[in-house]
Amino acid sequence: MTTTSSGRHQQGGRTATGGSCITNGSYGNTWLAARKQLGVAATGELSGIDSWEHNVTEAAATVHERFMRETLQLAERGRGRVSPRPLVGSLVVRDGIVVGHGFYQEPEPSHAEVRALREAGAQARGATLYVNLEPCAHYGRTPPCTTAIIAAGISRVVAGIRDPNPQVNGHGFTQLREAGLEVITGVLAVASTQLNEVFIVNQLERRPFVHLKVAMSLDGRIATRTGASRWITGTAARAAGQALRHRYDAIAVGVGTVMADNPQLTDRTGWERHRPLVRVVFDSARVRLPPDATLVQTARQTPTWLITTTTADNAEHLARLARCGVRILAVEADDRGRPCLATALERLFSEGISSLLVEGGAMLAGAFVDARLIDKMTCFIAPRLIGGTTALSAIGGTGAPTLEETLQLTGVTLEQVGTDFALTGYAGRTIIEALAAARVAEQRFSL
Ligand code: AOF
Ligand code: ZN
Repeated sequence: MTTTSSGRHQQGGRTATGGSCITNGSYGNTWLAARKQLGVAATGELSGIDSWEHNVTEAAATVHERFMRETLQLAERGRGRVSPRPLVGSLVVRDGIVVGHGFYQEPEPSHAEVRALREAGAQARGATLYVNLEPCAHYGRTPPCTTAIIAAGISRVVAGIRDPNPQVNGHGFTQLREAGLEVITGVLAVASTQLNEVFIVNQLERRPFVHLKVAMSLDGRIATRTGASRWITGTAARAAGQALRHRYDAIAVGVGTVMADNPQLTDRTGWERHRPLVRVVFDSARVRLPPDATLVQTARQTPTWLITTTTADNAEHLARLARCGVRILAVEADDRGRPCLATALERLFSEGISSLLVEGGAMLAGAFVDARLIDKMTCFIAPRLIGGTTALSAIGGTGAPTLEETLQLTGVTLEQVGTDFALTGYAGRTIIEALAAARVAEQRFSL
């Protein structure tokens, strides 16, 4: 097995999300910078995540994929316990036998690779280390993993994808290669990208990953003409919705949904998470969030944050909500007097929110669609027809004027969930580009 050195590494700068509030198509420069960082050439041609070429035999490729699958499963065990950091798993394999394994999870700061090396001990010498994300090359809370890997005597590193963190971003692979290790990349790159979709968007766009969740009838309605909405989908789909909540740092709803449904918006999976799920209510300058709402009344047990505008002049009402434990975040208003979504996301990110599940209602979903600020969407579809021209449809807002301007999902999957169906796809350009680059990297590996 040989590794040729015909590759080239691209470095990309990072720009903060722009300040001005654009309600339509707000990617601009941040997205371009993100493309560069992923190794996507400015011309639009994909150059892959790590552009070294590998010449791996078919039998070796199968072995690498098998261990990488195991590595990804290990990384998955950190789910709910890594934010704002990535999900990382690592295996040390010697003569086809796993001699060390590790996955990252808080509160212990050691990275997955170091945990795996620790278990392997002296058996790491001459062994292969598998890891889904490029080993770090920087001093953070811990020393660089590259140093530990080299010192342990590992002879080959098999990795999924390049780390989008600008402090690492190719330096890890370079350091290992310069130390004489064989480095093979792009193994299960697509699955590695999906596993860390949140982390990738965080690093490249400096904002939370946004996932829109909708539960609707086959004709796209979220309520009947009289407003009845409980429940359109069945118990299995609602349980899947709970599982989705567990993966996110925060849930967002519009104030209209709070007033109509008085929801709890809690993570009731019972699975461990290292930070409480934050409930975020998007309100307008009018501040309509009722103090007797369940979200307000339970704000001391489960965080409830209110996003309003800096133009809100209802100080007494805000003070009353704050006394109940609601955290008030005021951001600039858009041209319609509602919180500017791009600014709100920037603010949430700076407050430690890495991922946001937007749960409705139609107005908030529509505002996110109009602003093109959705990375992923899951639509639970019940095979029933509600009908009626006045029955609320899932996505409100301004909407697209032409079919060319509609929001197209890619990488769509359809799954049956009980008596309903879950359609999931990607809508954000950064994650779509990352997946495309991963596909190229994966092909390069398996050629
Ligand atoms: C992790 N766990 O297993 C790996 C990471 O905040 P620090 O100092 O722990 O550094 C975090 C960065 O290290 C992270 O953003 C990613 O780039 C890299 N790798 N991080 O938390 C791990 N391998
Ligand atoms: Zn590390």
